Amino acid sequence: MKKLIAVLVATALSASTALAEGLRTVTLDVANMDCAVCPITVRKALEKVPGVTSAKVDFASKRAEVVFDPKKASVDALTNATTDAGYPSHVMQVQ
Ligand SMILES: [Cu+2]
Repeated sequence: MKKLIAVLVATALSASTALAEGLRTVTLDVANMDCAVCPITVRKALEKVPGVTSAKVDFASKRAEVVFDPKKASVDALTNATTDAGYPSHVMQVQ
């Protein structure tokens, strides 16, 4: 029982930490990805944007999921970064 409570507290703490940090997750629809190397190029371009904490790019769905700090990065900075790398993207969803 004590262990369960500890897990619940830890979960609540990590959730409130993410909220306190105010991180955002954006899903981008990425064009022009035509081989398995493309998502790596897109991911590197996204990771170079200051404020991005993680970027996952899926070749099959042509989507990128990016976690960023809105105080340091903007959605426009993310779409510009992929566009500059040769892969225009647009926003599907912001959380
Ligand atoms: Cu490619």
